[in-house]
Amino acid sequence: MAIDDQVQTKSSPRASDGYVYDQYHTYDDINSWTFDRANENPSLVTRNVIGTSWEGRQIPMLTLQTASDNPAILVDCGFHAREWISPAFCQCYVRQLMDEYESSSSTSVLNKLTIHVIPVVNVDGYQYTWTNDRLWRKTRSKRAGSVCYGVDPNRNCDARWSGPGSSGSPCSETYYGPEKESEPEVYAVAEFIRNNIGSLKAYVTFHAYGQMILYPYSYTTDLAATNDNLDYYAVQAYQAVKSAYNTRYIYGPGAETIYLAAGGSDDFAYDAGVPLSYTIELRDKGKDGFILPPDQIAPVCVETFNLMKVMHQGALDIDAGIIDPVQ
Ligand code: 0X9
Ligand code: ZN
Repeated sequence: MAIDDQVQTKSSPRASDGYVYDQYHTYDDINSWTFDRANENPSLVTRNVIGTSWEGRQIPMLTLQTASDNPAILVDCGFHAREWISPAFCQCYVRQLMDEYESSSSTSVLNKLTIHVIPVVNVDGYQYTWTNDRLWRKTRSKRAGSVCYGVDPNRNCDARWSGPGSSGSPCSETYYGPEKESEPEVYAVAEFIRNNIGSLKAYVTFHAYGQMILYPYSYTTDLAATNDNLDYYAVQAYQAVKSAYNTRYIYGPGAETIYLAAGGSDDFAYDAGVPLSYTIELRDKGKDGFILPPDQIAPVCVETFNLMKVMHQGALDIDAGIIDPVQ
């Protein structure tokens, strides 16, 4: 073996599929990765495009499904461009789900649950963090009347849009946009949720950083009607994410746990009728912040897969009527 290969293997182990999961990847890499996963196991994985970004990029989604009448969950990553650990997690999450199914199809959660994964929602912003500004957060839309680019996609949803914790100034990092769902990336996610509301039992959206499990509401300090449900699975998720490496998260309603902020996708999904809805703020707590070293991708994958197992079970419980869904 050549010395270069050894170095490569040591610093960046390749998974069985040849992809390097413990490095960050460009949009183009991630997009081709979606084609590769669907081609690898076409009877399990389907690639769909849920929409096209402002700059014309496809927003791909992978659906892992074994029966069309199973209940479903939606997992998305990369709402905010600079939060690179989020798309990295969505990819290793899919890899692990596929590995588990391929090694033991009868025991896989995929026999009971359909899992939709959008690895990068804000595709233009994400690409921009690779080429121009590592700390870019928003979309890359540009409208007449302002010199500034971008809308905060997590202030652009139809959830008390333009309310507290969001800004009407186009140059603000929390600009809510010219109208609700003005951003094609946000509209694509919202349409998917509306069009699949009958099957969707849980929505989990991955952000960074802060190590938090947040549930509705963030647009008001009022508690959600099913607060006890939301809190029940948040506690389980907190224990699960801690179990691997003792990583400490905090949990609670968004408005009191992080801040009041209207227009978020978690509140939108919940009010649209998805009974379990969570925003997860991944590692860390601020030491490296958005610039999380790639050597933390692997442990984040392990501990966060544990968290997702709780979400899988929550979705199945709700579907079975064990815990009452939204009234
Ligand atoms: O402010 C946000 O959008 C999220 N934090 S981040 O640092 N990743 O930007 C928190 C979102 C919590 N949920 C809602 N505000 N709806
Ligand atoms: Zn974020």
